Amino acid sequence: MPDPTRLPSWSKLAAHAEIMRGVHLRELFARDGGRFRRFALHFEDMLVDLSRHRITEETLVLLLDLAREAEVEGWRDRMFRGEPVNVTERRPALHIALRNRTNRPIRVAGEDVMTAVNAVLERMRRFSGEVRAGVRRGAGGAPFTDVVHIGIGGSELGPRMVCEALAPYADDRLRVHFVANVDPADLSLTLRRLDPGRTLFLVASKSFATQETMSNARSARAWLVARLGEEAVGRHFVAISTHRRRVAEFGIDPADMFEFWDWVGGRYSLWSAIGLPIALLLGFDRFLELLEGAHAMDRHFAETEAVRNLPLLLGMIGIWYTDFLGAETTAVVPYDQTLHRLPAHLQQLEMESNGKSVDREGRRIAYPTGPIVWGEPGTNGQHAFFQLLHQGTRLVPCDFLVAARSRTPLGDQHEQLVANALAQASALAFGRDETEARAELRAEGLAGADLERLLPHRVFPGNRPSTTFLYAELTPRRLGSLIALYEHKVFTQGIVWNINSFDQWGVELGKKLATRIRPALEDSSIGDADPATAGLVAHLRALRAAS
Ligand code: G6Q
Repeated sequence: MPDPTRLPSWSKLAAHAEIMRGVHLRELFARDGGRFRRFALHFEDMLVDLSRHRITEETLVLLLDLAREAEVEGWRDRMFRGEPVNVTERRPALHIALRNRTNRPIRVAGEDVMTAVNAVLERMRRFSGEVRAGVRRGAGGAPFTDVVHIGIGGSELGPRMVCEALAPYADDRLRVHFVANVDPADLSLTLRRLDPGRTLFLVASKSFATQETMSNARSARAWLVARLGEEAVGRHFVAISTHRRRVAEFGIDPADMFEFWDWVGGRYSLWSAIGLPIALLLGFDRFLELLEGAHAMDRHFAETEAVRNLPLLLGMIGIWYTDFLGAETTAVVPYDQTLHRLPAHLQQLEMESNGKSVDREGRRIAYPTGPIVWGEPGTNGQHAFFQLLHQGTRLVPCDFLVAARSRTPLGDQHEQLVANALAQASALAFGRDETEARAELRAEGLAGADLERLLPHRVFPGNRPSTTFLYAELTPRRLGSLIALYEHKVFTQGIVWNINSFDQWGVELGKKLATRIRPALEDSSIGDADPATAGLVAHLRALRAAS
């Protein structure tokens, strides 16, 4: 693949950006009465409003030219066929197989992976049903009331985000807790409230070697053994992993291991057995609805023509801002409290996938790649960082997610929530110009020097872009399709940037570094550590010696 900046459409987009930089969204709407209709896309009951982006039809034509020249559709088809699109690790990236609800055969090394995928789904169905029904019980014969999922990164962010987002569908059968951080506070504060005889542990780790997860799992095991004895471990621990031998070495019977495969990336794994806590919390049928929603988005991405293809368009619009209009970050603002972990999940999905500066051929690259992703639910964010969105000096494209119906209605609160979401997207786009600000100050009784003094502060420049996703209700199906939409958006961008979205060498480095420093915290030799690290370790030892 050539450097994308050498593709013919890249220079055309750069020239087009020079013009578009001076065009205001007010102007684009004034020019075209049908703009909203023209830029509103539909997926099932969801409307995705692209009209408040700083684009014209010409921009979209050029962006789709770029996608074509970068061969996005060809790479997409290769991913769906199970070819090794993860070029550095020489593996396929087949999260789409985990939710392939039509069971179309997908072959890896000649074998249809659907046989194994369906076998694990069947085990998850049986296991979650038995635990929820109180058939599978703890060592002392009591039914489980609490599940502790121990995992980190991709083995935690996705399932946790989904469990919280779909909490309105949970019944009272089980409480699900997540422990990720090696900080002892995470596990200790969780266990403090739990009855060991009624607690089931899921140890979730693709490698079954991640330091944090293994430390927490060992501490959880010791906690259980101290209270119920060694023989209880088998009834209270199950593993979710690709690594049978390490699971056995840890002391969990491989028969109690839920398997997944090396072609499932951590941040794409919530659809695999890593999603077991979702099935335990909500019941297996809800988990299937989540998979079905994702599958519907997979088919949309694979089969829909480019001009109506949501992940493709959102990916290309993201590239427009990152590479041509200079945006460095993008905000995700769900107007839904239950989606409060969505920004964290998307942070990993986007920043771990596309936070790269070497291309697929190993060359350093000189154009901006994955943006910084951040966000918080609305309306909370409005009372915090929205000031910068409205009047700051930076360009921050925003995603607003909002449901027409609440799953937890209370008075008119959902109406207030929706009104706020719509109002913010509108204010960001259109702002308030000097004439409007002046009229408003006059209406407040100001005049003369007092009015002029305040006027510049009361002007909102607008022209700040956003996508609004408006759907009927955040059902498991809708959530599944939304997450898959983001996954394919990230894939589209990775292809155009000519990077491998499916590896994470930066994470691997982090996994190694701490193990070198750990012994030096107690022992005197700090080895070849840098002077700042050596200084901090010395101070830490002095603090401990003094106490
Ligand atoms: C995700 C990353 C990373 C990974 C964690 C946990 O894509 O690879 O976040 O998920 O480091 O790894 P294990 O599942 O192997 O414990």
